[in-house]
This record gives sequence, structure tokens and C-alpha cells, in this order.
Amino acid sequence: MSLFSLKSHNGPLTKDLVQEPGNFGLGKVPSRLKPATTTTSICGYCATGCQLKLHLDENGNAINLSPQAGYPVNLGMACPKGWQALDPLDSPDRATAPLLRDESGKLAETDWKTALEAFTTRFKSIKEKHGAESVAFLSTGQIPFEEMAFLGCLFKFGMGFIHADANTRQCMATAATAYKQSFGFDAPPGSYADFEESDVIVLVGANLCIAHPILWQRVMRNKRNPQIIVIDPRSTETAQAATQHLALKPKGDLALLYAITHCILRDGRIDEASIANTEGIEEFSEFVKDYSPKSVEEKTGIPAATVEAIARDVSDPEKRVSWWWTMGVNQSYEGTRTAQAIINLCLITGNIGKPGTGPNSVTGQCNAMGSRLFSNTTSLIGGHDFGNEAHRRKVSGILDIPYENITSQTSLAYDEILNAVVDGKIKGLWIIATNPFHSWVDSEKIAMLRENLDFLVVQDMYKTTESARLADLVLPAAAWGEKDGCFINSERRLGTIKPVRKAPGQALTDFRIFRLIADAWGCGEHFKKWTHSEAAFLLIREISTGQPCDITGIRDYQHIDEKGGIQWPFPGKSPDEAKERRLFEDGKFYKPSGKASILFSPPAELPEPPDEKYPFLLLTGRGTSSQWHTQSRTSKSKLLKKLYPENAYLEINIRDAERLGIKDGQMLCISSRRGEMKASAYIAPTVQEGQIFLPMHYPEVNRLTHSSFDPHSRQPNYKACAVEITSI
Ligand SMILES: Nc1nc2c(c(=O)[nH]1)N[C@H]1C(S)=C(S)[C@@H](COP(=O)(O)OP(=O)(O)OC[C@H]3O[C@@H](n4cnc5c(=O)[nH]c(N)nc54)[C@H](O)[C@@H]3O)O[C@H]1N2
Ligand SMILES: Nc1nc2c(c(=O)[nH]1)N[C@H]1C(S)=C(S)[C@@H](COP(=O)(O)OP(=O)(O)OC[C@H]3O[C@@H](n4cnc5c(=O)[nH]c(N)nc54)[C@H](O)[C@@H]3O)O[C@H]1N2
Ligand code: SF4
Ligand SMILES: [Mo]
Repeated sequence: MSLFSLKSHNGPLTKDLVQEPGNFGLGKVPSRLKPATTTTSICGYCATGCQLKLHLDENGNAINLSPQAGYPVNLGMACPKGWQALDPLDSPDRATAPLLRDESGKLAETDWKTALEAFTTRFKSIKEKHGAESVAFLSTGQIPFEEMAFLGCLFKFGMGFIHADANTRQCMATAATAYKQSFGFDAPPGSYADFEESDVIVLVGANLCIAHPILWQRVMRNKRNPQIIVIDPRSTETAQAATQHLALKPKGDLALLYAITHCILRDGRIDEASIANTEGIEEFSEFVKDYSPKSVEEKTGIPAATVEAIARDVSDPEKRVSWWWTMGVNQSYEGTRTAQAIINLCLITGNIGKPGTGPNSVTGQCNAMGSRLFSNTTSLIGGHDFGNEAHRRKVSGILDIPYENITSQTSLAYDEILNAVVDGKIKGLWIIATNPFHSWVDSEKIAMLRENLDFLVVQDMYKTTESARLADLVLPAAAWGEKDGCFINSERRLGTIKPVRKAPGQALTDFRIFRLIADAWGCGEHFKKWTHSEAAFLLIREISTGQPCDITGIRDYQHIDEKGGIQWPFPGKSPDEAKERRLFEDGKFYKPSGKASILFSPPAELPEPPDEKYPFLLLTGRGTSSQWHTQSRTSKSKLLKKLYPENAYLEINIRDAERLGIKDGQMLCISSRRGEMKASAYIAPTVQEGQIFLPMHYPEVNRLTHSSFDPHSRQPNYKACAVEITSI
């Protein structure tokens, strides 16, 4: 049977569900998506946003792929995950039919009609009994933003709920909050070209070699013989390849950055013109007087002379200095102020809005930026404010949804949603394309929350994830490679993905699932314009009008493909949309005053410092370039699995190992106040004495981590808690 003779599995629940030949069940499909010998798609893993060229058979079915040579992001390169991107689609544990927990407590296969009935009856009855605040969703940075926008608008403006957050809270909330507070909008200013145009590259809590390998390749293409400074407690792969590594004490960043600023202001190594575009410099200058390099030595572990030297390097007026940060900064109880300490340094030294500069956050997931702008969770779709009546009227007009449906109430944050489950206020939860029962901090606690939920729906491509196994209802989703839409990468570049495979069994695209839910819920008429991804894209484009992320100059998906991706903003006035662009070249920021705010707070103490009972400080993060998060996808590739250790391992310093009589490879028990796990010892000089490192990819790791949060962004502090190690 040919791929295209497959009929829509669940029957014509709605007319556009019927699968036409050649369109993988996507409804109306433009001719450019019809089978050809090759097509392109942005990789569905990290936020680098590499473009892949997919090789198709005569049915339009992808049989192989290679990195796209001319694409301005990856320049013909891909990491192992990109090369193996098709493997996870064929796994036998794909969710191929809806699963509903039956009376005996088992998840049993059912049809879409029954699944949709269960979905609507259960959530409606919770809403009737407990109100609009009693059901929430938790979603993702890993599906096209058309799907994210549909979900956010459907849930809030159609189904009438309030609380919704995404896994970007675990990841990018700090950067988003820092930019918003400092610049007036969540706007990472840089371009990847800046990696190649800098004289000094400072990487703070970012392990590019493992987490963004192709961005590290861009660093390697820099012909200016750059100084590369890595600030990380661990001697990571990136730190080892850098020209200088500052092995600071965990969470010493804020004090260190203030000490660097202290030296720069003391010596007057500042850019007056750039400072004129800011507010708050006087207060900040007074504040950093207390942060002499000597005074922070104890907190940072970095000698005063080193701080003085770094301060000179990053304030040299002859040099272009770019700062890049990732989770070593974001995942902290004081991440927002740490990110802002980097932003402040760039503003003070004039390293913003010019080639080779910038306070640049490197985003994590393929569409973290899309989620930040368009998911309608923490901000009203398109970076608007729920609290602003004009914004609500604009959105209501464009979406053609009654104004009274556009809620002005903002959502609880992720951790607050879970606390509301503990308190019995939230009774229903819908989880889409994320696996929090593995990835959320202090996972033992979240596992216990399951009992408090009357109804848990998990919408995933697999039925075996930690979260799917606990669900009352599993909705089978099509994956990357089986649908179309747009991602936005770390340099604000929009790129498209394409359907190159038929989703297995009854699995449907997330977009299609939201359409079915809209109809089943009885609010389908508000979403008549949301017929397919590109139609949604056009709505979103209109909503972006006049916003810093204005993309009204983009014609359609084809335009994006023709130009090798397009960076926002693109209101259509730009002379050359293909040229790499950076923000703030004119020194104007998105605040009413036009100026950037210099924001700061004193460093706080570690929420859970090591003590006698728990003498080690646990760091967590990415393990290898072949493992992705909770491994639901990467563990399905035979080749990727060969590239990483199957079971959890613990990096421990040789002196600690000798002191405790631990041998390489020995099984250890690691425990915190919250839980325990087993891992084998990997004696390595990468970690400092008194510190250990566990890759986050093993499900047990978050049993140990500590629920503490940045007060501004509410991002979890995944990277520092106290643990004990015992031999088994
Ligand atoms: N292979 C692979 N690539 C990925 C991912 C993946 O799962 N696998 N995930 C993607 C996602 S979503 C994200 S968010 C990114 C994450 O990318 P990264 O942030 O680069 O990765 P992490 O390993 O989580 O953390 C980076 C570093 O922070 C350091 N760190 C810990 N505590 C501190 C501290 O107090 N100060 C400083 N300065 N550093 C500290 C850790 O030692 C670690 O080396 O990677 C993306 N890319
Ligand atoms: N200890 C510790 N914990 C951490 C971190 C850390 O550094 N240390 N890092 C945190 C960070 S930065 C992140 S981003 C999170 C990531 O945490 P998660 O988001 O929980 O991790 P993933 O494994 O990427 O989960 C994505 C899920 O979506 C499913 N999926 C994939 N594609 C689709 C699709 O198209 N549709 C649907 N419906 N489902 C799909 C996958 O099968 C998978 O189950 O982990 C966080 N947790
Ligand atoms: S670097 Fe990121 S975007 Fe590029 S191929 Fe690897 S996972 Fe995909
Ligand atoms: Mo992330």
C-alpha cells in the first residue's frame, strides 16, 4: 500500500481531517510541499536552528538527510542529533492511538471520538465544580509557534481557562525576564555572525561544545584570533578548548561580574555615548564600590589579579567584546540579576548594537524564542500585555474572538501551578510536548502531585515517557518531520519545518489535535481562521504589527525559505532581509524613555549550601552532544545510543575519590534531603573538589535537586544543591 493511500484513521470527524493523497493528513497543503527529490527543514532539537536537507523518495517520504550547505546558520554542518533526526520517528513506542485509563486502572487504546469526549467531559466538569482556575496546561519550546499560539489562544480565549506555562520556564525565563526588564522587550540583540566578529568572547555558564556544537564551530571560524574566556565551575569541553577558564565557585557569578564592573568604573574604562542611552548608572556606580576584586575572592574563588585583568580585557575600547550565556546563568536563584549584570557590562562598555558585541543569551530548545513571543502563556500573544486594554482589543480584532473572551488575568508560573495542585486548587492538568515527571526540579514531589489531580492529559509522540505513563489520557502526537510550521532560533531567525513522513497510526499533528478539541469543546467557531499552520502564521504575523518582533514584511513560508530564514524584526522596510542583523544599532531601547535600565541587587547566599551531612555541591547539566533532555527521542536512535553511557554516571574529583576510597566505575548512592539515586563513579579532573556533576538526562537526577527559584523569573535553580555520596 502506498504511503498516500492511507486514509484518515479516525474517520471524518471534521471535513478537513480527511487525508488527501500526498499531504500526510495535513489538510490543505501548498504545492511546494508536494513530493520532490529534496526539501529542507530546521532541525527539531536545539535552538541553534541548523537547516537540514531531506532526501525524499517518490512518495515524498524522507529516506535520509544531510546538513544544508548554504544556510547562514550552520553553513553545511550538523551535530550527531541533527544527522540522526529521522531515527526517533520509527520507534515502536510511538503513541499510535489515544490511550485512556480504564476502570481497572490500565491505559487502554481507544479511538479519537472517545478520547475527545473524555477530554471535554472531564475538564468541563472540573471547570463547573471548581472554576476557571482549576485546569492548567504545561507546554513546550519544541513545537512550531503556530501550534503554541493555537494552544494558548484556544485554552484561554476558547475554553476559558487562565493558567498555562511552558517548559521554557525551566530554561529561558531568566533571559526573557532580564531582557524585558532591562530593554522593555524580550529581545536577544545578537547574531551568530557576532561569534566570528568578536575579539573577546566571554561564555558564562554555557558549554557550547556539548550543547550547541555548531555554534562552537562558528566560534572556531573567527579569524580575529579571539580571546575566549569561559566562566564555569567545571572544566567543560568548552573550557578546555578556550584560551582562558575561570573556574569560579558555583553561583559566584554575580559577585564576579560586579567586581569586574567595579574595576571598569573605577578606572573610567567606559563608553560615555552608550551610557547616555541608559538609566540608573549613578546608583549602580555607588553600589559596585563595595565589590572590589579582593572583597569577592572568598565568594568567587577567583584571585583579585585575574579579575583586574579580565576587567581590562572586556573594556578595551579597541576590542569588540561579546558575552554569551546559557543555563549556568539562567538556572539560578539569582539568574535574572546575573544576566542583567552581563547586560550592564555591555551597556557600560559600549558592547551592544555593533558587530562582534552583545549581551546574548543562547536559547535552548528549537523554538524557545517562538514560545517566548507567541505561546500566549506568560505574555499576551506577540509580546503584548494581558493587562493592557488596547492590546486585548487588538488581539480580539485580529483573531475575531469576542473582546470579553480575551482574559486580562495573568497566569501562575510553572511552580505556582504545581503548588496550586498541592493546595487542591488545580485539579486538571494538560501536558503537551514536555516531560516534567523527569525534567522538573525535585521530581519526587511532582510525582506525589499526581494523586491530587482528578484528570491528567499528556499529549506526546511516545506513550512511554515518565509523564505519559502517569496520564489518565494520552493523546498521540505527530512529531517533527511529520508536520509543518515555524521555529525561531537564538538569533531571532524564523525558519520552517516540513512534513516528510506520515505520522504512525492515529497520531495527529498537535495543530490538528487543537482543532478537534476546539470543535469538541464547542468553541470551534472562534477558531475558524485556524485552518492550517500557514493560515495561523498569517494571523500571528498580523498580531506582530508594531511590536519589536514585527514580522509583517514576511510574505509566507516560501519567502522564509527563499531567504535562508528571516530574523525579526522584519516589518518589510529592511533593504535586505537575508543580511544578518542585530538590535539596538541606534542606541534606542523599547522603554517609554528609549533608554535601557541598569538593574542590580546584592548577591544572595546559596539556598542549600553543603554541610556536614550533605558535604558535596551537586551541579547538573548536559552530558553529551548525543543526548537530548529526558532522552525520549535520542534513546530511540541506535547510533546516538552508542555515543553515550547508558546509565547515570557521576563526575567526581580525584582527591575526593581518594579521600573516600572510591574507584573509577564503582557504583555510588547519591542522596539529598529529597531523594536518592545510584550512579557509577567517573573520576575526572573536570569538577572541583567538593563538587560533583550529574548529567540531567537520567530520570533519577531530579529526585535530588532543590526547589528554589529566581524571584523575578521563577526559573528553578537546577544547578546547585547539597548532596551526600556513599559507596554501595
Ligand atoms: N546535546 C544537547 N544539547 C542541548 C540540550 C541537550 O539536552 N543535549 N538541551 C538544549 C537546551 S534546552 C538548553 S537550555 C541548552 C543548555 O545549554 P548549556 O547551558 O550550555 O548546558 P548545561 O550543561 O545545562 O549548563 C552549562 C554549564 O553551566 C555550568 N554551571 C553550573 N553552575 C554554574 C554557575 O554557578 N555558574 C556558571 N557560570 N556556570 C555554572 C555547568 O557546569 C555547565 O557546564 O542546551 C541545548 N542543547
Ligand atoms: N537537573 C536538571 N534538570 C533540568 C535541566 C538541567 O540542566 N538540570 N534543564 C532543564 C531545561 S533547560 C529544559 S529545556 C528541560 C527539558 O525538559 P522536557 O521538556 O521535559 O524534556 P524533553 O525530553 O525535551 O521533553 C519533550 C517531550 O515532548 C515530546 N515531543 C517531541 N516532539 C513532540 C511534538 O511535536 N508534539 C508532542 N506533543 N510531543 C513531542 C517528547 O517525546 C518528550 O516527551 O529540562 C530541564 N531540567
Ligand atoms: S546543533 Fe542543534 S540545531 Fe544543529 S544539528 Fe545539532 S541539535 Fe540540530
Ligand atoms: Mo532548556
